[in-house]
Amino acid sequence: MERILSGIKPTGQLTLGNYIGALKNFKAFQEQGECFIFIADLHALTLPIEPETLRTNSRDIAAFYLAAGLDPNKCNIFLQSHVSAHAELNAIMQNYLYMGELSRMTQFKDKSQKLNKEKIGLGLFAYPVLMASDIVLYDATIVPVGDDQIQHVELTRDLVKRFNNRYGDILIMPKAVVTKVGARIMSLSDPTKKMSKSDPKGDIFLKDDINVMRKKIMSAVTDSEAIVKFDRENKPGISNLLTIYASLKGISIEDAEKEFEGANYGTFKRAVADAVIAEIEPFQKRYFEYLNSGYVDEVLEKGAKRAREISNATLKRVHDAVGLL
Ligand code: ATP
Ligand code: LTN
Repeated sequence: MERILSGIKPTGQLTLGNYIGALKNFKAFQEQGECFIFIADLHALTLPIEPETLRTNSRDIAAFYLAAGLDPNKCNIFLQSHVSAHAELNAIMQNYLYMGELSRMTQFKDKSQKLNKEKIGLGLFAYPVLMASDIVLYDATIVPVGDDQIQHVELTRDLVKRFNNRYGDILIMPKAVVTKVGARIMSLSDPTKKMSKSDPKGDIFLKDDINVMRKKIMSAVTDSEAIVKFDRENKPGISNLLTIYASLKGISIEDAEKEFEGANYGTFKRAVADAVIAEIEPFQKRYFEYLNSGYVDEVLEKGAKRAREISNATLKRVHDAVGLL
């Protein structure tokens, strides 16, 4: 049976990128095996964040998971910080990943570039060690992520190989699974940049008012060619809108292109806005219902209990393997 594991870090308001690249896809995995979908709150501390913001964002993500159709009876939803095995395994695994390979991680390079060199936290540098620990703790075979996280999953695979070569078959080899369409949604105001919650530029937030969403889509940056065609290089704005449309409609990019042959940009954008709103409006309603009920805490408690069972067993295996008494 497959074990599926993924997480989102509560660093900011979730965007349409998070929805299409991650949230929307989690539900289908529930039928493929046991799911562990968590809130990576320890990871959120790798960049400065206000305590109250972290608390709000964390509960938000739990409610978003439920609104996206995750069923606590099939899927364990929990907070990373509620399961101490994450930090404990991290302390061991940091000895098996090397500073050279960590310094080549694109996410580290991007995020550290924006900081004063003297003030880059060790946690930001060591981020992939904790992420690898998250993954191997649950013997995860499948890790659904957007394409920005593939490099971290590849590094986890290197770690598993290295560790097992040294100690025998202790860790399970994971595999990243990336959505075909929509693994990288770009900013609406600068379609050469990823839509990102910690660096918002023309982002659509999942909590945005529906009218604001429509406005943002109608004013998305495009080009002056007036042909709806997928061409990431020369038409990044239109390509991004086509990706959003195709992924929400569950169709291929080619079919989306055909649908808008001869259409002007206004008509096309209106159709994209309609598709986004048709999907997000009911999703928002469910989110608010969950957020305002005590159900979220109940779900998190139940999820953490099961997560502790599984992760402690792995931790014990690792302790025995490396010689900790
Ligand atoms: P941050 O801006 O804080 O780095 P983020 O918006 O990139 O955050 P994460 O918490 O890193 O979000 O990502 C959660 C999940 O959403 C990951 O699986 C990631 O690959 C996916 N994701 C994030 N942004 C996008 C995007 N623009 N398009 C598609 N998937 C995305
Ligand atoms: N690094 C991921 C969040 C994350 C994660 C994980 C995803 C932390 N641990 C384990 C999959 C598996 C991110 O920034 N999106």
